[in-house]
Amino acid sequence: MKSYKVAVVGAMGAVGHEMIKTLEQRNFPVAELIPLDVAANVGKTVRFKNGDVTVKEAAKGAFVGVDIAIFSAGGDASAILAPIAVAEGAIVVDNSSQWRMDPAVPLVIPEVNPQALDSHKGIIANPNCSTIQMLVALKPIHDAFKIKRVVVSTYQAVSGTGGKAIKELSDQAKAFAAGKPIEASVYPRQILFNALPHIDVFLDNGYTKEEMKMVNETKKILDPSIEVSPTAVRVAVYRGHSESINVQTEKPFTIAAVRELLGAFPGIKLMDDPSKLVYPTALDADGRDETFVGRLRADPTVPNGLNMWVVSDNLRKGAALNAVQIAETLIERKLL
Ligand code: 3JN
Repeated sequence: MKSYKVAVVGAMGAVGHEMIKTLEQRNFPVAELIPLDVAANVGKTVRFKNGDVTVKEAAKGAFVGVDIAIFSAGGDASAILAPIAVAEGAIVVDNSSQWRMDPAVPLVIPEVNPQALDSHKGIIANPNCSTIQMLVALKPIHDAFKIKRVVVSTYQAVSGTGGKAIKELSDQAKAFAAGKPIEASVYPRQILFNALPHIDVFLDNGYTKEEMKMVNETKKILDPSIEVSPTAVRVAVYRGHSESINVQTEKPFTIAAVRELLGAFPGIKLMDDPSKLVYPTALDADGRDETFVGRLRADPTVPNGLNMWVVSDNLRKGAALNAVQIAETLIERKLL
């Protein structure tokens, strides 16, 4: 089997770390791993397959000979480095929002729209974590019953912000336990024991950028006719985003039919038996690859209404796993 030179850009970040772990766990055919990061991290090492690999600088020249470069280094770095990586011969899978809405860039969830990869021109975008888990759950419902409108509220873990936010939550917990004052710097308010209806920056329309990512990415990936009404909330959870999703379809459905479709869809695990207290939580999803769906029930207040609760590990399916699955799908489709 062919194996590939794989660069991970942003290797020292929370998602970069997860990407390297995911490449190893899924036995992706890596001939050589090239961890890249900012100059300040050059010389540090990452663990890969029982060895230490030295981090090099993410800069011009670093992508010569690289087959595929998986980026999680933020939009500014992607804006500059992704075109350089492509010019140097690599295919780029980018986890930032920098390229997602570019009409020339496929925005891909392998279980949902793998065919979009076929027209790639070097850069492929990984969707936002909240979009990915929502669309994995919506795809089989849309195919069968045509979704018109979605109302979604998210409950997002601090790891979505990165390592500094993980530390802020644990520092606040330690300060609380020690009876010391709680300090906030990453988030504008205390996150411990709290829920902040604010993810990414506020826009002129009153929504946050995170919320508008869910609107626009859903239209690009699944169907431009689907209307999405989102509220994105940060909660004091380390890992795993949860979503309360209300769906209205064009065609009538039964809950039994929805349950069967979701249960058969790749990447979904149903956890739905309230009589036995079976429903997914963020802790159930921690470190797991599946998108978990529970609390399936009809919404009797609208025609063809459905409510569900969808949970997934934001660093896995929401970021690293989806990016690695894109690379695997490129191989399957003979594009890599
Ligand atoms: O906050 C979360 O839970 C997810 C965060 C995603 C994120 C954070 C900073 C910048 C993104 C993203 O993936 O959309 C970006 C960005 O690239 O815009």
